[in-house]
Amino acid sequence: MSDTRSVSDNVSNPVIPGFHPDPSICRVGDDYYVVCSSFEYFPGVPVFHSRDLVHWTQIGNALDRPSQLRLDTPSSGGIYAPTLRHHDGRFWLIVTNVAPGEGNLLFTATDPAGPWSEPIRLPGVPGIDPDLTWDEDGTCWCTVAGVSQVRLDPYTGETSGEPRKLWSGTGGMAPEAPHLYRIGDYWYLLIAEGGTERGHGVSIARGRTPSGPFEPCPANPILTHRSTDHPVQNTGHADLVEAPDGSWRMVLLGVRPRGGTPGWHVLGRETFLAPVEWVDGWPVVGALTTDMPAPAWPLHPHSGSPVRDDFDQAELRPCWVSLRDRPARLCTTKERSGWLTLHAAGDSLDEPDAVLVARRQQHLSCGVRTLIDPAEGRGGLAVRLDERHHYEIEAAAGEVKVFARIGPLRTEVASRPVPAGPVVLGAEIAPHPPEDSRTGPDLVSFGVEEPDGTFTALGTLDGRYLSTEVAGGFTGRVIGMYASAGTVHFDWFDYEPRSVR
Ligand code: 6LW
Repeated sequence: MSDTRSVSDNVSNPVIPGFHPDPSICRVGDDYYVVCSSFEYFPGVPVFHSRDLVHWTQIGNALDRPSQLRLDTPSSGGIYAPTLRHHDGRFWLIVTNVAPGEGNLLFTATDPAGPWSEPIRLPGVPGIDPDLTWDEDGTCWCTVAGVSQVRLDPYTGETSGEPRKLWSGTGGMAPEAPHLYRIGDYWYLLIAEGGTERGHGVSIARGRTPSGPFEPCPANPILTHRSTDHPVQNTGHADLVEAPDGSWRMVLLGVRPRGGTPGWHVLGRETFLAPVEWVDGWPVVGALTTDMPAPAWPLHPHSGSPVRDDFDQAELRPCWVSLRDRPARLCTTKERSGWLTLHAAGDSLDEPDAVLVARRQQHLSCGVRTLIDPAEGRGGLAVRLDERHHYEIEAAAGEVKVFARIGPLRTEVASRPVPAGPVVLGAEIAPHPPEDSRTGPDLVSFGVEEPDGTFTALGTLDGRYLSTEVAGGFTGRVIGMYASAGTVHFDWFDYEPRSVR
């Protein structure tokens, strides 16, 4: 067996940090692929590849054109909970778009990096969190949250009969995220229950056919961190995969709350990996390893992006996302060679159509810099949780300002004159030491880089207001560049993980 096939349990979790929830995994030969939810961001459904389940590289976004992805939706609407499977020589991706008029959609590809097909619409499949599986006869079964199931022709999207209730879990709220697998002599129905907050957990049942009847595992929930002081909370929404050596793993979502009570998580729901053993025909989930050494990779391991993006490629790297759409007339690297050019559509980041190009914040501590030329407009560097919760530093000719938008309030926090011309804007994000129980999760500082390279902070803000516990919803922070008036150009963008003690 080659080195690349050995699967390490010495995991530094989360294996895909930052807002990457609802992971679904599949393996083809030696290659593993994971997809995640993406909500209001475009392109949607990030696709990751790994050979060892630990180091993941983003190889694309499955939904990268408006004909596949219509996001007429506020934050935390849009794309929920994909399932990725490989069957009959191709990859199948089924997902819910909760935007009006969309619903459940099915896509196929021969290469998971893309291109993915146009959507097959599934009007006969109700609800969220669709799963796909095929039985021995080749019949395709689609199972959704609730948990119910309908027979599906995946080539046409037609369903036969009404959805049938299968199992509603062990009594926790929101039985959801079903995945159905044939393993040995049984069909296993894995679900999440308890809600995607602190009560989250994973339960399983098994039956002799894909439609049941299902017998619950006596040890349910097979995974939960509810009512514990584990540093990873909200663990649930899992998917199982078998390694080439016959061992099993689970990918799942979890969050890392920080600060005083009740704890705030700012990176969204992240993807974790856990070992799984089979005992008496039931899966037993091992502990999540959470030691997180300081990042040592020169290349950013999870986005395939170097610390610096110079915008010297015709297409943006797959880690860059925008709000709802990204028309080339508003966002392009082709207008000024080696620069990213953004043309404002609205007049602030509050606008639903703000022109933003951002990446997930993937580390509890990080530093960001970008060189902006605001000569023809106004724009800056934003840390965003949703349209009502974001902080930014904005440059216009001769001046920079720091703003905070928290719910209905927007305030100018600081301002400073700067020489006309390009300016380096920066943000530093640092978590509070865990032992200080009075604080929020972290501090977010904005400032400018002086010509000698030193960073001058202009405003420092409590990070709790850009957390899910304050803002609500299903996403996490993104950090990026935006235009709020006219045209602004960005020469480069640096994202550098910092060590956390
Ligand atoms: C998703 C549901 C969930 O549809 O959150 O954690 C919802 N689980 O299964 C949105 O991600």
